[in-house]
Amino acid sequence: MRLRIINPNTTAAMTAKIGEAARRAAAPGTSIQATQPASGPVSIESHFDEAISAVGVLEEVLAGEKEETDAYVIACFGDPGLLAARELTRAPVIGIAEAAFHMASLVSTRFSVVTTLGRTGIIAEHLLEQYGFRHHCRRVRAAEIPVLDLEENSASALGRIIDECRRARDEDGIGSIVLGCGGMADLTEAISREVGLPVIEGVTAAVKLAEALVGLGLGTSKHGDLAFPRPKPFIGRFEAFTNLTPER
Ligand code: 2AL
Repeated sequence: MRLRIINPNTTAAMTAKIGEAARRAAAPGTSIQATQPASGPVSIESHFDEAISAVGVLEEVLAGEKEETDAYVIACFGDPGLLAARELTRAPVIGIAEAAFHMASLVSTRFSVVTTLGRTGIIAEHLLEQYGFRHHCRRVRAAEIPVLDLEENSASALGRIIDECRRARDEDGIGSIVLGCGGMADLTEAISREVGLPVIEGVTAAVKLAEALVGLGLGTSKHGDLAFPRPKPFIGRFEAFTNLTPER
C-alpha cells in the first residue's frame, strides 16, 4: 500500500525525520511518501499557523490523489485540515493526535499529553473534547520548547521532555504518555526507557492504524458530510479549486 504522510509545516528536516519514523513502523508491504506543503509556516505553534497550514495539507492530499494513494496521515498534533482532507478522498485520512489518543486508550485508562509550548496545549484540549477523549486524558502538559528546538537543540529538548514526562508519571495518576508533536516521532524509545511507562507518539500510531484500515478494506465514507465537496467557483488565489473534482 502507498501511504502519504504529510508534515503540515515546511521544515524539510522534520519531514525527513517523520518519514523515517513512519518507515520504521511500517509493514514490509507499505511504501511511505513523506511530503510537506510548498508554502506555509516552518512550524505550527498557534491557531494562526494551524489555519494557514491546513490549506497546504489539502493541496498535498489533492497531489496524492493523482498518485493512487491508499492512505494519508496528517503529521501535526493539531490534526490541521483533517475533516476537509477526508472530503477530498475515499482513502482513510488519519491525524496523529487522534491516532495517539486511540492507541493510548487501548493500553491505559488514563494518559497525559506532553507537548511543546504551553500555548499549543489548548489545541490538544480542543481535540480531546472533539474526539471524546476528555475523560481519558488527565492533563495536557508542555515542556516549553519551540517546535524547531526538536531539530536544532535536540539534546536539551529531549531532556526537558523527559523531565516533564517524569512529572506526568509522578503527579497525574496515569498509565501512559502521549507525545504531542510530530517532531517527537523519534523519541518514544528513549523516553519510555527513562520514564518506565508506555509512550505513544502519533506518527507511528497513525501508520499502524492506516495499515489496519486499508487491510480491512475500509476508507473514508462518501455518504454524508465527508462526501466530495460540491464543485463551485473559487475566486482570487484559490481559483485553482474552482469546480474541484477530486479523483472519484
Ligand atoms: C506541532 C507539530 O506536531 N508540528 C508542528 O510544527 N507543530 N504541534 C505542536 N503542538 O507542537
